[in-house]
Amino acid sequence: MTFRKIEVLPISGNIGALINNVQLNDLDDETFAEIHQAWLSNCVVFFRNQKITPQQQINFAKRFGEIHFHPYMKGLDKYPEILEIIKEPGDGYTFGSVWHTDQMFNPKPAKATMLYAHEVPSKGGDTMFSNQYLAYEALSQAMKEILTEVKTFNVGDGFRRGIGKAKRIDRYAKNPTMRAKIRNPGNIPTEAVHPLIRTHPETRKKSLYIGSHTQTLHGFHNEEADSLVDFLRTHSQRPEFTCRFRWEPGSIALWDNRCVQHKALADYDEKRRTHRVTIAGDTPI
Ligand SMILES: O=C(O)CCC(=O)C(=O)O
Ligand SMILES: [Fe+2]
Repeated sequence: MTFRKIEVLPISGNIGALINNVQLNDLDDETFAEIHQAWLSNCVVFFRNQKITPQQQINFAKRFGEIHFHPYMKGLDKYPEILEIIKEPGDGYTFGSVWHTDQMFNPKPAKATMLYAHEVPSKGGDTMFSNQYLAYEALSQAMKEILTEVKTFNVGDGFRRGIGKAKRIDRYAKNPTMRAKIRNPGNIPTEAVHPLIRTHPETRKKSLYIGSHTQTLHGFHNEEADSLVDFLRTHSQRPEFTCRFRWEPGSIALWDNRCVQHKALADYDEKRRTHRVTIAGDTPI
């Protein structure tokens, strides 16, 4: 693919590219069209040294579609579209620190997430991304056929596996700033059934659609599903499917939740503050 306006530099063999020669506060349609293409083909793209206002971040996000509002976390008072993610020194909870794809507990999960870094730790706090087209393609033909019609059961709370059964308000106990963002009454249900293999509505390619929200396979006994879910999770995070992004203040990451899992690394104890905007998606098919 050739680009006239932007420079696109892959940051690993299989996923992720840095986009240069762009000021997101001054974006023409041709540059946006190239960014959109680069995003679809690299699954996640990154920008460095951006100086944009909250409204400019929202405007850039709206080029991709309607804003998705988090079902139970409050945004900024002046900009409800923006969820400010903060971890303070001493906090024991890191938002998004297990492999997942955003809002998978929602019948219409967010299609994209844009994270803009304001304060970053001096070391650590990177984010990892994994290419789920490749995770699907690397399965054997026999396994692909078995999984064709399978659906997953996904939750945002009351986890059977991994994070545990703790109530929403208690899961965030070790990060008081994030806990305070839970909206009142904060107990809206978070459950959804999705195809395990989904077809991307824009690229038409198939990807594996699984993450930490996945509790079991729909209609299966837990005993039947557990080992398959374990295998698929481990498989979906294989290092050769991934890239790792080192944040700087002013960095932006924009990922496609329809074909990417990600994980925020909880390997630091300094302040980290980012502004997150999510873009509404379709029902996965
Ligand atoms: O903080 C990060 O690096 C990512 C957190 C996350 O999972 C998200 O914003 O969806
Ligand atoms: Fe996330």
